[in-house]
Amino acid sequence: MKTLRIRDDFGLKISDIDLCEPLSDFQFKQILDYFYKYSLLVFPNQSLTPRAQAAFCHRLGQPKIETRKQFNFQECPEVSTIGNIIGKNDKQLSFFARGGFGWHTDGTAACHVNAATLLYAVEVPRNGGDTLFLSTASTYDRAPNELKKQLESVSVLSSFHAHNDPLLESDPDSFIALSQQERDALPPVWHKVIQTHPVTKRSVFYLNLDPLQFKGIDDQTGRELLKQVVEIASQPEHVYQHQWTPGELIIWDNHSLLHSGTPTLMYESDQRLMHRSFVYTLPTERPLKNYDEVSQIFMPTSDSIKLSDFDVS
Ligand SMILES: O=C(O)CCC(=O)C(=O)O
Ligand SMILES: [Fe+2]
Repeated sequence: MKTLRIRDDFGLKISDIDLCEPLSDFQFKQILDYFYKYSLLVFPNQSLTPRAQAAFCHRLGQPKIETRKQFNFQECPEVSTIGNIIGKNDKQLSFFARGGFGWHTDGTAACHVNAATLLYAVEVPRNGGDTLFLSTASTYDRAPNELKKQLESVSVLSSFHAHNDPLLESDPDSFIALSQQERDALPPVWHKVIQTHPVTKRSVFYLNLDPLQFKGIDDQTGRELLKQVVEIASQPEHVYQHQWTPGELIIWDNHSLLHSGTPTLMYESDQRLMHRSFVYTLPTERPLKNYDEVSQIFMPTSDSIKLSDFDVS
């Protein structure tokens, strides 16, 4: 394994490793150590099949099954697609979140924090389609004490639907609305805004920027303070903009980074396809007791995407 630091505060590029091959315990442990130390790992030059990505997810922990199940592969539900790929008979093969971007943490509305997101670039547009990242641990270190004190005992109520429903409303054909059973499986969840990273023990801001409710502060002040945190966090010199190359896998730690997509308008006439997975890497203090039941609800159906949908003939 060859490594190269990406930035001072986070990010490591790891080359000379093939993630399709089974990793030795030593290699795997090293990757995990790097993951927690650097928060974001870039693996270039991979030929990662969805099945190999799924296998890697299982090695990392407990994969989460994505909630828009039409985009979960029938053969490996741990992997779903995002992008703007349309298949035969106009079948939508990937989730395209037109304009639904902004700084966020994946999985704040899951009962169990999504510790890691895996994003693998299959096809990238000639222009745009970059992904932005910043460290919420170094943001914490830089933030004024007064701001930290004000947020010390604040919690926010995070809702998947509060984010997802407006997306569907603004683009009704972009995915199939969740059934009532699916909606009920995703209740809102409270999170403390300031948390201790479970592994590194660093203090971090764990952010959902559009919460339903605040606890420990009034709504208006809470929103104002979150805005201040994001302003400090997203100063351009603290943001890493990743320009994708096909065959790159990025894994990031949602407990210490915020990320954002970039405007889709830049590549609407071009093609982008990413394979995405989420993994609960750690048993947390709030384990998802009904993990199996919830996973079952979001398992792909016969209408969901399948590997052969992507065969180019
Ligand atoms: O498409 C992107 O660049 C990022 C999308 C995103 O937020 C994610 O994969 O969680
Ligand atoms: Fe995301």
